Amino acid sequence: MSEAVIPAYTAVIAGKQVPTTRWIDVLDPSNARPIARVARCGAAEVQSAVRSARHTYETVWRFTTPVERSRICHRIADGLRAEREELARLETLDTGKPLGQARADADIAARYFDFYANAVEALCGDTIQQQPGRLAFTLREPYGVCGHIIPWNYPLQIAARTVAPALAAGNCCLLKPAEDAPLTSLRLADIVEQAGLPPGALNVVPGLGEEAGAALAAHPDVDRLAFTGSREVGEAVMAAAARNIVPVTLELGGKSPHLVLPDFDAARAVPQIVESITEHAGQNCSAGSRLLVHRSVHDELVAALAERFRSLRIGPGIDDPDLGPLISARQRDRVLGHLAEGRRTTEVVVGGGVPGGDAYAEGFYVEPTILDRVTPEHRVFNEEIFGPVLCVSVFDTLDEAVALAEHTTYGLAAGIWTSDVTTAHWLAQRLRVGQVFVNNYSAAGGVELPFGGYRRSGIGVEKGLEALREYTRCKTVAIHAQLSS
Ligand code: TXE
Repeated sequence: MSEAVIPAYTAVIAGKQVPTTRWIDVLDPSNARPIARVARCGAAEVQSAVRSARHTYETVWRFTTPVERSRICHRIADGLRAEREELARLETLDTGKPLGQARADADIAARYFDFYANAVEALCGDTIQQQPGRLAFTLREPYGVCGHIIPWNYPLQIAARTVAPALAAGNCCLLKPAEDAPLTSLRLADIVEQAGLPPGALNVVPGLGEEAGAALAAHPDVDRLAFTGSREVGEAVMAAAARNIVPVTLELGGKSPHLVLPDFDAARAVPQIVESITEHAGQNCSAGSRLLVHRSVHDELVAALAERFRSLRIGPGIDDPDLGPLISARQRDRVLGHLAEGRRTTEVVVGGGVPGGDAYAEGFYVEPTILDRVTPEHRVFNEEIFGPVLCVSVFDTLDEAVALAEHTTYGLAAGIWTSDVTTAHWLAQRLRVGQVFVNNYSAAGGVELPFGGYRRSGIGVEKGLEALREYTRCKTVAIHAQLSS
């Protein structure tokens, strides 16, 4: 029997597809079958992509006006919207996520390009009052060539989140998608070309992390790096950036808590707590993966959550269930390792393993799970599981709640559920996290909301106006402005 022909995607450098003989198979996580193959690029392709980005920057892109860049970014947004259904389908097949979530990702990706298209026209430096006869001001200049290494959980959204502000600010980019989900990044290369972005302004180089990724992070002609992924690789990328003395944005995940206080009608928090840990099967850096609940509302809240968890539909993303599979056998096994430990040391309220039935046999599925009586001594309390697993702990006092929240080394997000405005403000200031949500948990929502981690969750800020500034550097100009010196 002949094998079905699957599409092949190559690197896109200087606007051209680059022939290759080395390939990586891309699997559909719902059945582990290959759906495409992508080029396995290495140092040579990274070198030529950096050269192409540098050339375009020096000869074209740095001489464009903000208005010109804005028009192109708006056209990219239009292109993303025009391809919405195809991008969503591709993202679903590649990542396993439910189709509705992939559609939302495509919409958000378009929003990033529109947002930075608008924002760049308002970007300006400062004038500085220094002394009579001296005029001083700052210029916001692009860095030049930016390297972007992105993960597999929200490939299209994160590609747009990191590349849109960089391009709008006047940089040229090299995007390295994750080997597990590279397809929409490669489609983005077509869309930007059709939108009129000059060849070489966005180069997409797929490949393995330790090959293409490491070569990009270490390249001496890259002026700025942005990385989203694991803490271990983040450290390596930062070390490489240090050797070249270039800035790096790191977004490294979290162990974000919900704090549910006794004054709040806990039932009202249920839908968003469930969504925050089951969206894309919990493979979300800002997943609300811990529930810290006051003892007086614990039983009622956990019972309501368990009921919801039991009703969740699991299946292939293309059928738009509530939860799809995890990205890979490796991630599933990692999550199952945590669940094995959870079964030994905590109380399993619902889930705890692999869903039964033939429909789930081939894919990388894990049951949505609630682990109760979890304490800081447990590994599942501290480590990012990156699956649909909610860990529940109780507290009696606000100080205890804060101590539990801060016990992990992460500091990405927190959800606070309270009716007391003073408590809400106090906690929002007190918690060492990059984002606080009070009586909601919109961690991924809103392209205009700055997003970054405290502590080991990362450094630097993505999204919002902050990110546009981060993709520019500040140059000071001081002019002697007196006729007689
Ligand atoms: O991430 P990696 P993995 C966390 C989550 C997950 C764990 C492992 O806890 O369980 O990380 O996931 C590239 N030099 N997050 O192993 O390896 C790689 O090719 C340069 C949180 O998949 O960090 C991919 O493009 N690059 C997270 C990217 O790094 C390298 C999202 C991320 O992969 C490299 C994903 C190297 N030496 C995982 N090695 C979040 N913050 O949202 C790999 N890469």
